[in-house]
Amino acid sequence: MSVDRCLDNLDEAIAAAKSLGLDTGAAAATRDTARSRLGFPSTAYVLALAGGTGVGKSTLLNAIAGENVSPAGARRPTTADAVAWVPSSRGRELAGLLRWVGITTVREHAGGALADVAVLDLPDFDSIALEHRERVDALLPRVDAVAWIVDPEKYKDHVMHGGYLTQFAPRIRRQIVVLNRSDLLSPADATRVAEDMRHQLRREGAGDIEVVATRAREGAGGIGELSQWLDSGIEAKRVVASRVAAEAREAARQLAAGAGVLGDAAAPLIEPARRERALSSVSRGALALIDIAGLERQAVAATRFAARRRGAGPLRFVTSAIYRLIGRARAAADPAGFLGRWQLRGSLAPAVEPLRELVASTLPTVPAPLRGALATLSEPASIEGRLARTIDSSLGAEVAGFRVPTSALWSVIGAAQYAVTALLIFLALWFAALFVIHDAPVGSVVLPYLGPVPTPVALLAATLLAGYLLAKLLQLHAGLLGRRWARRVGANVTREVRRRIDDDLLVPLDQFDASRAALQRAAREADDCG
Ligand SMILES: Nc1nc2c(ncn2[C@@H]2O[C@H](COP(=O)(O)OP(=O)(O)OP(=O)(O)O)[C@@H](O)[C@H]2O)c(=O)[nH]1
Ligand SMILES: [Mg+2]
Repeated sequence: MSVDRCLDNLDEAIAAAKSLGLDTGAAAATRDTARSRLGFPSTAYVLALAGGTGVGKSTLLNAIAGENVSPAGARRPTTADAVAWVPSSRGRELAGLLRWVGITTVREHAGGALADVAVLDLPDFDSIALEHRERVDALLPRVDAVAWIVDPEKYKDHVMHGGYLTQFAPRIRRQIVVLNRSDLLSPADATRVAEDMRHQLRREGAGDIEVVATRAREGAGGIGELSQWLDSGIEAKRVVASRVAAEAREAARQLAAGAGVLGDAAAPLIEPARRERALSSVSRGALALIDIAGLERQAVAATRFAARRRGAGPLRFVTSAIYRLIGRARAAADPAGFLGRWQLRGSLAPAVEPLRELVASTLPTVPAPLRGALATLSEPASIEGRLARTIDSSLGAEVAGFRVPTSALWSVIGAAQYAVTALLIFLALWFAALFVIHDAPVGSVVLPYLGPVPTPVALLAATLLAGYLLAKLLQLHAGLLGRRWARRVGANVTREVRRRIDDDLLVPLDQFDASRAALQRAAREADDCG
């Protein structure tokens, strides 16, 4: 994978880790350092000679240079500030890079050998002078390659093994361990110590680091193997790129390890079947508060109310006045208002309890750094609040689509009721006339069983019957439409509430899972870096 792709991959890992609430400061610093390094020329790489005091770093540099470029001495510690030994042909080109690395003392050499490497003699990293160690610690993250210098006394040193090697071994591709002052040992012991060092490196997972023995005080003749390694013809560009890639890889892996997703595929935090069960119990609790049966009654009542308005004829003024008077009209026929008041019908706490319990029970399985963020998600108030918003939004969406059914039949019935009323008025006038004019002639109709019945009486009975039948028809028809609508509304609300609870309620958890998966993916991709 290209270096740029590796750094982009690290960006993705950092974003994912950040959304998990992990501390990404170190990874971001690594990325910034890496990008800065790529901004400087890669025609030469920077190699640091690092080690404890008195192991012979300065003497080694002098042996490599073939002249005295960094004073060595018996006084401990000797080197206080890093010294860079650079080919003069690259002096100008590397000035900015060396400044950035933190070097102020630069010695140039004119020889054609080692033209693509700047060698740094560092202060000791185990110094009694604290600022030496600080200087080394500031410098090492910015160099491209390291030669770790040890001597027969210090080759097992903890500062080296537990500290620097553990930290840098996976982050630097080009590195070597140099066993200097090997002339203090017999050749057999020197071989044994070098082999011992190799063993230890393997145990530390850094088995690919080469170990060479040197006798720096003897000059060029004493550093043969190291010179070979330096001259091995590896391209500076590759050294720089592999260093940056290894840093990006390691930073991404560290983040993934912090989230507990390094390695095997990260299973979702909550097992799907348990999640399903908890969510359906939340839905049940929520729907109980929403009261679908109550909603359906309201829907039927609202339909009847609408039907009466159009189909009750003149009589509706009387009935609506009565309903208005006793306040029934609104309360009994307002499905939207009924839904809106769901929160007055009880608490959501019991509904969210199974879900809260479920999230809380997964907490111990989550790596410590992630627990805080997850614990906030499982707070009852937080889940309840989200559930309330989810319900409100699903009800809002449904209410917006409420259309009380209507029918042309109702208008026809209404018109017929007007005719009935007109007929009744006519009959009332007729009866009045009969009272006033005593012996007015009245025809009669012969009805089965009853025999002859006066025409106005028969007409009155027929008209009342027609009015009653029309009212009944209206009521039946409105009831039919109302119930059908109510069932639809009830089903829609149920489905919508369930769907939104399934989709929205656990969004923060899903995002959490998604970030873990993204981080794991990034760490896996990073394996191709460096
Ligand atoms: N016998 C022996 N002595 C060496 C060798 N290399 C260096 N020395 C001596 O070890 C002492 C320390 O050498 P330096 O090169 O100053 O060591 P350094 O690692 O630079 O030490 P600091 O600058 O203090 O970190 C000097 O007296 C050197 O002469 C070697 O290969 N064999
Ligand atoms: Mg020195």
